[in-house]
Amino acid sequence: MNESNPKPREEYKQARESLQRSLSWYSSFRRHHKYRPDVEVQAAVRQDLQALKSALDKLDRKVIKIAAFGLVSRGKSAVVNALLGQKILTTGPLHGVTQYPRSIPWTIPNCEMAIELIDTPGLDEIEGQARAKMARDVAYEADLILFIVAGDVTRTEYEALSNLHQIEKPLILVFNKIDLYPDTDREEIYRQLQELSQGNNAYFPDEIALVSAEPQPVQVRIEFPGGQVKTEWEESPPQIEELQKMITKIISQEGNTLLAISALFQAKKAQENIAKKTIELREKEAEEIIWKYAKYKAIAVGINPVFFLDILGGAITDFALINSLAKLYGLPITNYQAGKLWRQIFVSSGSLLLGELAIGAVLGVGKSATAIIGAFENPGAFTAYSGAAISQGAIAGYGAYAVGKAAQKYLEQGCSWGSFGAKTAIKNILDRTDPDTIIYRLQQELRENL
Ligand SMILES: Nc1nc2c(ncn2[C@@H]2O[C@H](COP(=O)(O)OP(=O)(O)OP(=O)(O)O)[C@@H](O)[C@H]2O)c(=O)[nH]1
Ligand SMILES: [Mg+2]
Repeated sequence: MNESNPKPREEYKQARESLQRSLSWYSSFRRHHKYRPDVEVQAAVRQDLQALKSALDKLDRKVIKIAAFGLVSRGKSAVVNALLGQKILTTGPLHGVTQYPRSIPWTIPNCEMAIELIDTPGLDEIEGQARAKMARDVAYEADLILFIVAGDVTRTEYEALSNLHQIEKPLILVFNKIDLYPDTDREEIYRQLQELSQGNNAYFPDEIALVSAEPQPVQVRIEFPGGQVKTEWEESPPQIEELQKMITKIISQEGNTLLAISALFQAKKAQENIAKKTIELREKEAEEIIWKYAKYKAIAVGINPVFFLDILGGAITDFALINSLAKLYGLPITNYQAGKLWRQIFVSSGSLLLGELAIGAVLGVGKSATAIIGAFENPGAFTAYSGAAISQGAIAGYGAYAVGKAAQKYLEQGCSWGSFGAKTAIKNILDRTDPDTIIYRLQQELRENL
């Protein structure tokens, strides 16, 4: 690997640490606190735990997966063969020669990483849901995607390309069969893509390789010394160097980062799934907890005559509510994170909670003043006090309910944050990527997906 650049190792270490910690958390978290392990929840998240394990395993084995996609007969299998330097996969003019994904180990000289090349069936050949899912699964697991076209790019092809691009993996567009289309160049390909995109969400791959993976045999004339002439078909060697160079450059510069990021994205998906399923299965209990805290808060705020303590008491109840919900779900959250979450909820549902505070300020001040006066001289003031207390308490209770609901959403979507969460690790890695890399160009889109 690139020894002059120490960054990849650190990224790799960070990704590994994040995965290991979340794996050990999720493997034991259901035994925490007073909630006993829930068989239903455990069964529901088993597959996601497996996905976390396989993300870690992928990092440990350091296998970079490169998958070839494209419509039927564009030469996907031929491109994989040409990269391997051997005709291992069957190729042929009929549509649908390749029926199932197949991975074959590959090595690049002077590269410590193991590589798997994956051939897939044509995207338009894939019939029905099961096969479509098969292709998607391969794409999700891949670290680098080769999208193979040959000749004019069709609309279906452009759609398939755009769909693959949405999973945010580095992608090389491979224009194959250049022997049949010698006039095609990058400008021509960009022009076609531009036309197909019609300006809407146009996507242009950064890297385009022009290759000829299995050129047609050429006819050669052989003249023998006696004047005899014979014509023969001779195979021409594949022209694949351009693609080979691109792949080598990406892997030697960014191999570790690619591995780390795709393992972390896999982990993030698994963590989010775990949170979502747990929250669904614990819905009833969560609802009870939220109501309980809403009542506490309403009473605490309602009976408290001092404005400042109202707010403090309210915040403490909200905070305790967030913690109880996190415990119920068994999701990784520390006190510090619960506080941070409370602040986030406070900001995002600002108008409601600020409203609560503002009313609290008015009623709270009124309440404390009337309470004090009432205690000393004016028995009639007691009625005013209780009126203010009831409305303020109800508003506070409603506020707690809103906080509970928002916390549920946050826990569901954001449980992969935190100091060792996949999200944080991905962010750290992205912050340190070189402007010169393919990942840097993907960065913007990757960030949007966090
Ligand atoms: N002229 C020319 N023909 C090629 C080239 N590469 C592949 N072919 C031919 O194109 C046809 C399809 O190639 P395959 O590699 O089987 O295509 P595929 O995309 O894997 O096809 P499916 O598995 O059916 O989806 C075969 O007849 C190949 O010989 C090339 O560079 N030049
Ligand atoms: Mg094939």
